[in-house]
Amino acid sequence: MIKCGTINRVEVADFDCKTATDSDLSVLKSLVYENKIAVLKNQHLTPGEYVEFSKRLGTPEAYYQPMYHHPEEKNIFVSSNVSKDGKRMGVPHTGKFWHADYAFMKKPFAFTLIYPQVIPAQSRGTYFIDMGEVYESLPEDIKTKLEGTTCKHSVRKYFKIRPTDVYRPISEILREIERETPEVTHASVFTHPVTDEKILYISEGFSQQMFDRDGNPMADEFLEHLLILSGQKDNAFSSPFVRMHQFEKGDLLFWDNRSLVHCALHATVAEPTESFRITLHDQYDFCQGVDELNQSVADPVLRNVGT
Ligand code: 7UC
Ligand code: FE
Repeated sequence: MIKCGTINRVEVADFDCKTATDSDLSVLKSLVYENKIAVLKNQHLTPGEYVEFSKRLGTPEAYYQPMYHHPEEKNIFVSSNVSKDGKRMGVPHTGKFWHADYAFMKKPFAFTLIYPQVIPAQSRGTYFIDMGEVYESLPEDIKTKLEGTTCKHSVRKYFKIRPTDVYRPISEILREIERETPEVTHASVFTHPVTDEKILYISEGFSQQMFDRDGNPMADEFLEHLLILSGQKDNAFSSPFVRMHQFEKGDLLFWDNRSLVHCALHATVAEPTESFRITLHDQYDFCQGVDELNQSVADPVLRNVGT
């Protein structure tokens, strides 16, 4: 295993998902908790093998909208703009905004796996920001102001119109989004259950509104200021907090979705690209108190249309 210095990334050159032992997997998971991202090089997995491997790392959860599902493996979320024999799968242009996967849900994921299948020549990568590192860097007065605060998260800003939505009134679709994925509340700062690190849990994509410790709405400028400090408002991706992983064919990326926010690299030209994602829960609560904050929020309604 090769450690890649300060970029919070471990490159694992001699790991074979198919022959890894239980103890290899527990070392790998510890590396991810500690270093945030591991890159397994030169993997050759069928969709079925990929899902099997993921089940040894955690508990996969299929995305709530079937239009993202791989036709044979619903636990694989397909981001793709590729057509084969006039047929396409998954959804194009996913995740091109700063977010943590499922932050708009009651139980966000512990881990994300990305296994690119078709890698574009130019825009081949994902940006990351470590929100633990961001929290650590905040001035004391801001850390104090954050104590006991919460933030509401919603998918509405980046909800993708489905093929079945064509010709439907937008008001009806908007009502449906609010009913199926009502906003959820998370602590603005929580302690990572494994590393004990404090994480500033906000994102440009999903965070809507912060509330102070008494439940009163806070000024929008505060959330905006935190997003600016974290580097998520920097369209040039030049903040020192921003890191990029460039994909090579065979890479399987495995990251800590509690502490990292990520953003798919923006393509400047239209190029074929396809990537298979699996998201996992681990044996810990996402963070302490996560259930209490959302007791009154109904579970998401899963629909079987829209594929
Ligand atoms: O199409 C997308 O960018 C999917 C996004 C709204 N959600 C990804 C997730 O897991 O939170
Ligand atoms: Fe994502």
